Amino acid sequence: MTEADPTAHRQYDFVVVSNRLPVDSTLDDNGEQVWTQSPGGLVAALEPVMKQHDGAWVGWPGRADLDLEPFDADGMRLVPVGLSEDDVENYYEGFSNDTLWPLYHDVIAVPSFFREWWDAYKRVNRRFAERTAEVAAFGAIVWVQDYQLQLVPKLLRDARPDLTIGFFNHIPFPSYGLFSQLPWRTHIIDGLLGADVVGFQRDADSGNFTQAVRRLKGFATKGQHIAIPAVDGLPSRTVIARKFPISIDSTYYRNTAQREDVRARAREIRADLGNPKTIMLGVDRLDYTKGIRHRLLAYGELLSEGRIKPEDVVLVQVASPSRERVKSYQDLRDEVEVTVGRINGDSAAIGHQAISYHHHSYPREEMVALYLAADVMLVTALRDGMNLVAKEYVASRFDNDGVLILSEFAGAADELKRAVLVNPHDIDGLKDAMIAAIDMSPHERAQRMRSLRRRVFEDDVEKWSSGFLNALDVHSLASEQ
Ligand code: GDG
Repeated sequence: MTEADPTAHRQYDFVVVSNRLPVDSTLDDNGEQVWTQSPGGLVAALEPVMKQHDGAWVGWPGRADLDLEPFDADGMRLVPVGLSEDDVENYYEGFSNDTLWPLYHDVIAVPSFFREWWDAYKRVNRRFAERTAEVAAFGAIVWVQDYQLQLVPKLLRDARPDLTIGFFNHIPFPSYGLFSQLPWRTHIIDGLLGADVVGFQRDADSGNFTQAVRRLKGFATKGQHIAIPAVDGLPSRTVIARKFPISIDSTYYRNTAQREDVRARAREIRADLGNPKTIMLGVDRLDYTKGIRHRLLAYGELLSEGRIKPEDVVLVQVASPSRERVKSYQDLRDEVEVTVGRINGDSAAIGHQAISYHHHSYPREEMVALYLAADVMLVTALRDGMNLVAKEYVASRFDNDGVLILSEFAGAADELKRAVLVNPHDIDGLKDAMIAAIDMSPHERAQRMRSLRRRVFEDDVEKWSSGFLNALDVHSLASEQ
């Protein structure tokens, strides 16, 4: 980028704001910076909308101390927000991942409340809002993503009342009893109420949010509508809070699964595992919310009780590395890996591993091959906003086979009702569900899978993004009248 770049000060009618840009900055073997597209579902969901609306994306490029000018990639304008090492430690790893994340996931891990972290959260949210205000055209639509940026809607509205602002929370919103522990709870609510539409994954999340609004602000709420009274010369307005369950690009998963090379790879995976009768699969970021320990406990007990044999059943667990500098994640990794080692030591037979464990990330095609190879998919989250893995598994099973075991505490359980639903805290129940899945008749498997697939193809990610943007549009038209 040179100073003469004519696009340097352009403004955009549609701006997405998320903690991370949809590309990762990495260093190649020569120490040169290269950009790779991050494979996340959000990029797939928003890329078409970005292209259609001539959009810009504001976010952190993923490495500390990078000071970059805006640039174009894949037809999108990317607007980097720089974070110092201190910001990464206090705003991202601290307040976002060690305060909000555990608090919003039902305190599965104990949240830490540190005032320095909160100060960093405020500071970085302000920087995101300032950057966004610079690149948003008059009357633009701005869509802010996720819990790291909950103060941005209000900061933006204060600076730019002309904007239409949406916010989507990808993780659960906790019950008032938990949320009220947060020393800065009212600031968070004020921040979110800066948006015109606040979106959540489930009804339960938007219900928790509106309850917090009533308790902390005393504002009247009716269904999805929150009435914000006139204040300081600003007119009264209405905020909409409702669910918009996120989904996946279902067609991509079906098409990839149907590719001959991917199907061949699925057969190869089965052969490499020793052609067991049943392959069970878990795919998760290595995160304490995902219920990996509960899954291993149940599986280990089934083996030690002789209800399953390592010659017949193998569990493949992909645990992709996540938040590796946060202590609770380091502890989880140690615990999971000791447990895997113990189960394999106790139960594996020569040539038949009980658990095939992988602590790394795979390309998307390999994930689809794994989904195709898996007879039983285990999604045992203790709390999860949605869980896209469950939907990806279903979309990949064009053969109408395979059984999904799904935690009732994942948002996906609201839609995927024909999965085998489990309470992952109930280890005996989880064990029985695993046995039921292994023994399920081909007829029942096909019946359930057909119904799950209908749901995942009806409600794909296009429906999610267009549903949210329509709600924003309708809202802004209503406010103009
Ligand atoms: C948050 C909320 C909500 C995983 N390992 C690999 C890999 N993945 C991909 C999966 C899936 C994604 O990562 C994980 O999405 P989840 O929804 O399961 O979970 P979170 O990362 O916790 O996401 C969650 C989501 O936001 C969206 O709103 O559903 O509740 O917590 O797409 O396939 N992808 C590749 N290699 C891997 O090794 N390529």
